[in-house]
Amino acid sequence: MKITGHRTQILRIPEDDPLADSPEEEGRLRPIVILSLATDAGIEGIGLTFYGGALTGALARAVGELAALIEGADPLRIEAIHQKLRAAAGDQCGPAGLFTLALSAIDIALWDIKGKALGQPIWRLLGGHRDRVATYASGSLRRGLSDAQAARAAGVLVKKGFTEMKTQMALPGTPAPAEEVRRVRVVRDAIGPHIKLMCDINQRWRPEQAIEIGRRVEEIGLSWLEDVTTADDYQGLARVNAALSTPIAGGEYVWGIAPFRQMIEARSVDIVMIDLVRVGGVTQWLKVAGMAEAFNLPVVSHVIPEFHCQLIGAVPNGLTVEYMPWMLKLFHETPAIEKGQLVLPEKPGFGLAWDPKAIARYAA
Ligand code: SMN
Ligand code: MG
Repeated sequence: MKITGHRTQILRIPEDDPLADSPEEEGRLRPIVILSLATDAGIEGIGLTFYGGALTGALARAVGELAALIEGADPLRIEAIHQKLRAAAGDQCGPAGLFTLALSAIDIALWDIKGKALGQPIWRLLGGHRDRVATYASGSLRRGLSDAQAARAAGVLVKKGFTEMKTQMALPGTPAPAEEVRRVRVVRDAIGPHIKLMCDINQRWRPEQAIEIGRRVEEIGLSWLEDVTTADDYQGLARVNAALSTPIAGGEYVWGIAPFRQMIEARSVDIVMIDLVRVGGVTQWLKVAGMAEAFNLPVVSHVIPEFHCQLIGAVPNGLTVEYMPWMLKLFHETPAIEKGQLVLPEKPGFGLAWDPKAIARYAA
């Protein structure tokens, strides 16, 4: 089989909240780049990437330029393609940033082709550990909401059957630690003691703040505290991790596979979060999951649940999938949730097909 062509397009996706209708900022849009890779076998693979911000035009162009370099290549030889693209560009302008974001879109599309060529869904192709995965609602309980809004949204999520959900601390302004604690308690009280509750800090605290506030929220029972301080302050994270019994999660903000080695060796996190587009695609995601497994650590995903559910389902240490719904609207059909779990699709590849009406609606 050979790669015969590609198509890229920029879309602007609403960062809305269909789960509880509590968007942080009405009408906010996120630019993304979508990719279709064609083959001479008639199989088309789909991929996507984002985090380009104001450079999304450059990102789309990078995806297209890299895709053009692999025309004629065997799409099943994915490591050979990574090697070629690294030699052509990544070794000079990588290993992070636009190069890795663009590489990820291509890698995702290549795995989609491989799954389709072999007639298997990705989760089964890559290990097939489980056919349903835990998932948690994300995006509804943001730090910008009032207490009343957050409590209402949390109640809606519970009514919808979610058994896990994520909120945020590091509230706007510089609130006293007691304020942060009060807010998490508002959410906990709204959902009761049995729902799993995670909390994201998005790198907004100093390590000592994380220890102080983290100690105060231990009794509220959080499943994890995420990105409590600067993501590559591995030693600072390790201090926080050692001081708290609540698990510390992190990894969405680092690039490629090498930082995970530092993070895991330094005991910075108990839960390894892997972002498919910052890590370098499926090929690299799996390597980090294996690294984490060797250290007896679970892995969790970051955004795009419609892709990530397949990876969390594939590996033995996959813990839960972040159900962040922003991109779901681009596809005809996405994995169903039953009893709070995502049901992994049986269709080959990622089992996803662009909905042309949605693509036209969000075209930039
Ligand atoms: C997050 C970061 C970037 C985009 C969406 C969501 C957040 C999360 O850190 O973990 O959900
Ligand atoms: Mg996060």
